[in-house]
Amino acid sequence: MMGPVKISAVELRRVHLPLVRPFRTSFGTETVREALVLRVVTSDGEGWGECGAASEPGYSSEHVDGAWLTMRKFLVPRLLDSGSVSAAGVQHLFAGVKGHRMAKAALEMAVLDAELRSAGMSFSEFLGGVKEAVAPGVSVGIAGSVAELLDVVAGYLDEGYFRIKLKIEPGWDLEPVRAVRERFGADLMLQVDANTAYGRADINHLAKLDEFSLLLIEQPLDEEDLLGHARLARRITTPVCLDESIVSARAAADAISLGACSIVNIKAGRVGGYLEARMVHDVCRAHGVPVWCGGMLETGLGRAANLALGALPGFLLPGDISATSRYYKEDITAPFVLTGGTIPVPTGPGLGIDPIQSSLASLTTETETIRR
Ligand code: SMG
Ligand code: MG
Repeated sequence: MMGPVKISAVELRRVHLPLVRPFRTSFGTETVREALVLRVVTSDGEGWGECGAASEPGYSSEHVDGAWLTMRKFLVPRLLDSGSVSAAGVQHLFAGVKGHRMAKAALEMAVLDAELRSAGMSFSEFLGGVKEAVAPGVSVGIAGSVAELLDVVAGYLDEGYFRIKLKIEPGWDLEPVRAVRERFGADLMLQVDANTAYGRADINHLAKLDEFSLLLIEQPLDEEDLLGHARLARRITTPVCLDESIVSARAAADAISLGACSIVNIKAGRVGGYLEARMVHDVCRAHGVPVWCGGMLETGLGRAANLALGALPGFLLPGDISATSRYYKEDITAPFVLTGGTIPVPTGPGLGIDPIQSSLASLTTETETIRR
């Protein structure tokens, strides 16, 4: 049986994971994933969480230093003072703190992990997963040249990824998309992600992507521009998918009702946790809107939880869930690998995976323990 846990300490940890190749998006280039992972120590054992925030506030307003401070100063004290808490009650405890969804999500994830580990239930079982494995997709950064991009994509297809997402920005859109489509053929599942790099004035330009039969175009316009996305969606045939704009189940319902998207990328951090992520899934499913699992270059901890989320029935498209080797040479957990073309969903209690203590120690650059 699941039940509330009593938290005695929260250990924050900054880890530095060098990427196997730089990842360039419309808002910047990352060469190292700096991640904030945390451990809650409870009366019934421990639980692990991971924050989706990056070093810099380029994807969203959150970033590692800000999340750390928010946890230390506002969120962790609320958890420690609560007596006992269950994952379902964490957001209520945090209600007096606006925003900071990624920070809140990380703590909720750790509490949920602790509760599930002590109850012997997996994340997937708890969330309502129906798949034993998920189809891997890969997100391909902006390259130095089209030739280089084609080599990178060819490599991923050889490894067994069967959906390719190309990062685009003004000046890197029609040409690379055409080249990939021509080289790898009409059957390749291909989509693009602009991370808000375009404006309403670009709608006619974006319509030129229609000839490439893309699965979707992800977040072309500003995160707050739902109306612009609705206008775009009426003007183009490529389905519009939202990422940054969807910060809650309510935002998903609104965007769908407005006609701003017909597909949704779900990231637990962006919406404030795995429980809200499940609600986004439920809202989309009720509207017949397919969803897929986004990625924030997670360590094995976040990857385990994303695999569980991706096992829900509304996840009808391959997500940005790739094998560990696509990101890191060394991770803080054992690597996730492609087995028979898919990645198995962990089945053990909680996340179903533990940090490797020696890797965690050597990749950690800072820790802070907050006690009652
Ligand atoms: O985890 O494979 C991954 C990264 C997927 O492209 C990806 N994420 O906007 O969807 C997105 C980006 C956000 C992170 S960019 C550093
Ligand atoms: Mg995106």
